[in-house]
Amino acid sequence: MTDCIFCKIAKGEIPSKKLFEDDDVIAFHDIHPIAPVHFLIVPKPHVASLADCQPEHAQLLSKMLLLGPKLAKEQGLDTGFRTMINTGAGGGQEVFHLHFHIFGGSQTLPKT
Ligand code: D5M
Repeated sequence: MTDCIFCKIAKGEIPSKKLFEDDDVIAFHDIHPIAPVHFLIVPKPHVASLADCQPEHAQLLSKMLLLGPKLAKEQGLDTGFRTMINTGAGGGQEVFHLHFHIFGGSQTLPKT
């Protein structure tokens, strides 16, 4: 997608504070962190949201999920972290390219 900010980050066209990258996925720090550590895990192919995922995305989704704990540990989130996937305008999604938020490092995360 030409006008998608996360597609541009995935292609290296705009900078990010990158934590991880391979052929399928990129992870980078959120530009507006809501916790001491807050990063995003983003698939390189453009998928607008979790609601747009199809069975063929299963492998990509599982790769993204499994990357969360690994990167969280590398970021020092030893006691745990929160994973959030905003889906659609009604779910608070603002960037319409699928992403998992991973955040933590604060003693004050609200209970959901
Ligand atoms: O959250 C979208 C998230 O994406 C929000 O927390 C800010 C973040 N964001 C937006 N642009 C950038 C860039 N350029 N770098 C890093 N992070 C960014 P949502 O789940 O869609 O509400």
